[in-house]
Amino acid sequence: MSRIQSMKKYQCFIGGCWGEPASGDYFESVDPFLAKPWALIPRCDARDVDAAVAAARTAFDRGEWASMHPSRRGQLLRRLGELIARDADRLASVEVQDNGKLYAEMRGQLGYIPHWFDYFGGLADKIEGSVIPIDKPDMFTFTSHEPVGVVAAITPWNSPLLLATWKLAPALAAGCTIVVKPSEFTSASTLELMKLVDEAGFPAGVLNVVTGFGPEVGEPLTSHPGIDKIAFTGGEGSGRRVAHKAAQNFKRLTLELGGKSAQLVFPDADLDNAVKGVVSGIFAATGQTCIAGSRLLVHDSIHNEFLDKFIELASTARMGDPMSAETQVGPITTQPQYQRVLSCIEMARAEGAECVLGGKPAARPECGDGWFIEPTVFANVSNSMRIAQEEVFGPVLSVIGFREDDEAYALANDSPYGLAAGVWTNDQRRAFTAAKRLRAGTIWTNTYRAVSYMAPFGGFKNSGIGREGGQEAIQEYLETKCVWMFYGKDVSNPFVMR
Ligand code: TXE
Repeated sequence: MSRIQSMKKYQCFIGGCWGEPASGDYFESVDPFLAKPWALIPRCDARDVDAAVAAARTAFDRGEWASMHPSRRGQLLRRLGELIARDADRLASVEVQDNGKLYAEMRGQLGYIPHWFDYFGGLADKIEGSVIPIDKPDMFTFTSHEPVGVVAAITPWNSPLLLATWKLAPALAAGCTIVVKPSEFTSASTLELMKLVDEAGFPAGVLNVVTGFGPEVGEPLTSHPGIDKIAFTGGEGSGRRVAHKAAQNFKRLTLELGGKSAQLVFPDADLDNAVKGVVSGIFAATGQTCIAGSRLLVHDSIHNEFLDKFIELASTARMGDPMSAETQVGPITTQPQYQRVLSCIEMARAEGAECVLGGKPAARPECGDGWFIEPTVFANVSNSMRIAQEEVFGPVLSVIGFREDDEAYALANDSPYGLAAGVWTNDQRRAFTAAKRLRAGTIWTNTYRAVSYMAPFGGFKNSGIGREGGQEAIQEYLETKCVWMFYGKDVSNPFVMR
């Protein structure tokens, strides 16, 4: 796959129209492998947010979308999925250029993303209420589920299209309208997606995109009175600010805020499989995933053998151009994140953790000028160290030993986060016990990093609020209405509650 060579200039998408931002300003998006700008992104501000919310509000309150039958909504979603499948190569290349993710991984994701639109398209006309056999005479009582309204979907830079899809598919299926704010580091793929939204035939205003920075676009959006619900994926700090804004007028809120997920390796595990699973958990996508298995808890009896095998495999990771099919570990997506990962590595050293692999920028010829960091492993980590408590969001693994199962569960749960955990064992009783004892939204046993449109995904504790994926996800975009219909003759004593 080739790179776009000349600078590409994008427009924002508001009310079904492509246009300049109100400011007339643009900012550069940088290719993380070349460390060079490749695209210009509109620098939106509160004026564009106002326009986008107004367009989404109008589309929600009246017009074609508001009166569209849910079966037709479902067809539109499925059509969008088909168009994404048709354009998967192009969308994958854009994402790789903007984000540095491996083309091989992105092409796989783009092949899978249509399933979200298919699945939620199928759910659009199966949003059913219920009749309540109410305990009052002459009364018919039923519930209906209605779209929550206008949604602000705020997405991060690590998996822009996938994480936007996790919000857009259920929100559209529910009948909401949406203003999307992609990360300022990776806006291009979301704007490309809007071309397909347009082509699929969604009415104007159903989907809108405002690009730009957190304070200039994110804050006006999250504090806008025209927004009913915020769906946010990002860091804990920004998530907290978003939650404060949402609280001002009690906007509905889902948050996915990352984690410090533990991989527990028990002595009875198939060690070769476990090594692969732990490598995939921390070095796939260069560790820049919310589900990164960044804490390895390994039983003392197999600690050294496991670590030797792990280092042997991790050392073979091929770094380089993410467009190349050979590459296994790509660059860090943003320069600030590159600096942050390096500073976390220094922090771990200063805390006394022992660096047994990597621990520095990758100075390999195939990495060019890109923001590469060697796959890094720290041994002799204590769970109370900051390197074991804070999310690094990069290719850095902390190794912690344990002796008893209870100790392993306690260590795994001793974290402010609770997004995911991996358990490696051949003992079923242990697998079930671990699944019960671990306080996290996803538990993988003898596998890691599996996600599906059918499965709920989200976090305990500081990892977030609410679930994306599966049938639960659509509930996050619905309000329940309870309707009471009296069919008796005479209204009873008005001074007494019925
Ligand atoms: O993310 P931000 P950053 C973690 C990871 C990383 C850290 C910081 O540990 O090192 O977060 O990353 C928008 N109101 N994750 O700073 O700021 C922002 O413009 C409204 C974990 O790049 O959280 C972008 O669109 N919006 C995570 C989005 O929030 C605001 C994925 C996410 O960016 C805003 C990414 C505001 N006040 C980083 N401030 C995961 N859960 O997977 C920023 N934004």
